[in-house]
Formats: sequence, structure tokens, C-alpha cells
Amino acid sequence: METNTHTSPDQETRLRLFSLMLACRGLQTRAFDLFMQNLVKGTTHLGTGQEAIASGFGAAMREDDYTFCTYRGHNHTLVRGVSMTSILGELMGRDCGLMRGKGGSMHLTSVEHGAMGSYAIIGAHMVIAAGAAWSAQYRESGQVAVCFFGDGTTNIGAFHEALNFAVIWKLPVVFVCENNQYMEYTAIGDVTAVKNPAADRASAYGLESILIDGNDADVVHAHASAALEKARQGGGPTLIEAVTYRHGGHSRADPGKYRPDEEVAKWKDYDPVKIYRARLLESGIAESVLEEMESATAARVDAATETASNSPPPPLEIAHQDVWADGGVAWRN
Ligand SMILES: Cc1ncc(C[n+]2csc(CCOP(=O)(O)OP(=O)(O)O)c2C)c(N)n1
Ligand SMILES: [Mg+2]
Repeated sequence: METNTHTSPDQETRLRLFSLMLACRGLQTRAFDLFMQNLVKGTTHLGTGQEAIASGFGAAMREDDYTFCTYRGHNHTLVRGVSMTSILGELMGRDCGLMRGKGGSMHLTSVEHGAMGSYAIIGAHMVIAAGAAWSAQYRESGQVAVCFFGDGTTNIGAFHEALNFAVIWKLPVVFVCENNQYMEYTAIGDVTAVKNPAADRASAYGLESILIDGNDADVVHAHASAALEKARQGGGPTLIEAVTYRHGGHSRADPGKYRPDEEVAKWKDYDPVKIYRARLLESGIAESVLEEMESATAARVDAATETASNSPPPPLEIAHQDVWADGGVAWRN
């Protein structure tokens, strides 16, 4: 597995990566607190512990690139520039929410930010991402579609269909498997024919096998930049398996007790935010600079929580709005 041996981005990029990871962590932690207070409508799937992957890509992507993510998509949506208020508002079913409170945690979408949806059906978005990449290729727009999915998703047919299609058409798409080592409550190794669920299958599609440390933001950023550049230059798709771990359970208040305590402790110690903070200090950035970034993020999370909490539920009149592609129901009457 590739660890941090050859990559050292400039200080500005490093501070950006840290800032994105802090924002993701702050948002996830608050989402969990709100869930435990029964203020979140429906379920939530947190990416706490997996922030380096979304942030590494977020810092490398072009503003008009496309993101496709799963129900575990708070981090991926936030790093595209969507506001914390609209994400927390959406989780809480408020009118200020990204989907005006009608979608909830699993359906964050903002086309204007290139956040092309959070998909709850495992693997479904992989073929859709390939389609978006095909559109970008056809329009010669230079955009790249980045599709994030879990380890368990590699055992679904759509994973294989999307990869084959993307290779055949040399599409500008980057498939990123966030191997957090568990599906819902089952370890991926217990139900998978190969050790590395995505990387070991890359050769079946003529792709390079890329297995990286998904908790190291520098490593993720370097691989993201290379894959995006390759796709933009017409070099076709890349499949990256980024190894990581979710700090909490699968969803809701799942305590994740099916995981050995020592394993959880080991991975919580290898926390992407913590290791990156130490690296910044080592590189000469002052403790006070980091503290300032941390308190600014905390204030941002508090302000977003306050605004979202004060936002009313959506009005009844919008129940049918945005449900159909044409915005209305005229043609069905
Ligand atoms: C087609 C389909 N089958 C089953 C499910 C139920 N389901 C929801 S999450 C999940 C586990 C997915 O695991 P993984 O791909 O590793 O993603 P993670 O939750 O770890 O991010 C399953 C089986 C679903 N949403 N869609
Ligand atoms: Mg998983």
C-alpha cells in the first residue's frame, strides 16, 4: 500500500487540506450530536475518520468537476463548497436545507456546486457517474466525474458494469473506493474473494492496481491530482482504493460493537485529522495558527447549527416542487 513517501504539497495546499478536514470533522461531530438529540429527521451515515479522502479530492478538483457520492456523503458535499447551514438544515428537515428539508441526510445534492447527488442504492451512482463523464467527453468540456463508493459496493454488478463501460469509452471518470473495511455490519474480508476489493479487481478491466493510505491527505491529494489530470488529458478512467476506517457505526446510533475494540482503538489513533495536524507542526507551522483554524471551524459549526435550528420546516406548498425534471406535473394531467 502506498503511504506518504514522495508527496509534499506546498504549504498553502496543506493548510487547505487541513481546513477542509477540520470542517468535515466538525460537521460530522455536530450531525451526530444533533441525531442523539433527536433533531435529525430520518437516518445519518457519518464519514468521521474518512475525511482525508473527500478533502484530498476536494482540494484537487476543478470547480466544474462532478462529484457522485453515497448516502455517506456529508464530507463530499461540503468540500465542494456547499454551506454547513444548508447541510445541517437538510439533516434537520428545515426550509433552509439544501433540498429544502425534503431529502434528508442521504440525498444531499447541489448541481451548482457539481455535487451531483448522494445515492442510497449501492452502486447505482457508478453507472450514472460514467454517464456524466460520457457527457463531458462528448461536449469536450474538460470536466471529470469523481465517484466515491464503499468496499461493499465492489460486490455489486453495477461496479463491474461501470468500470467496463468507462474503460471501453476511455471516459474522464475517477472511481474512488473508500475501503472502510466494513459494509453495514459485516467485515468486507468475510464475503469477498480477493483481499483488496477494488485494487485486486482493477486488472480485470485493464486498469492499474492502485491501493493507497486513505487516511493520509497528502497521499490522497497526490493521487487525486494525477488521476484528474490523466482523465482531463483524455487518458481515461482510474480506479483508486483508499484504505480507511469509520470511527462510528454504520448509521444512526449504531455503536459498531461487531468490531474488535483493539481494531477500533488502533484506527482512532491513526486519525487523519490528528496525523495531519502533527505533520503541519513538524513542517514549521505554528501551533497558534492551527488553534486559530480550529476555533474558526468550531465557530462556523455553531453558527450553522444556530441558523439551521431557527429555520422553520418547509411549507406544505413545496411538497410537489422539484419532484419532476420539468419542475411540475402539467404533462401528466
Ligand atoms: C442495492 C442495495 N443493496 C443493499 C443496500 C443496503 N445497504 C445499505 S448500506 C450497505 C453497505 C454498503 O457498504 P459499503 O459499500 O462498504 O459502504 P459504507 O457504508 O461502508 O460506506 C448496504 C448493503 C442498499 N442500500 N442498496
Ligand atoms: Mg464500507
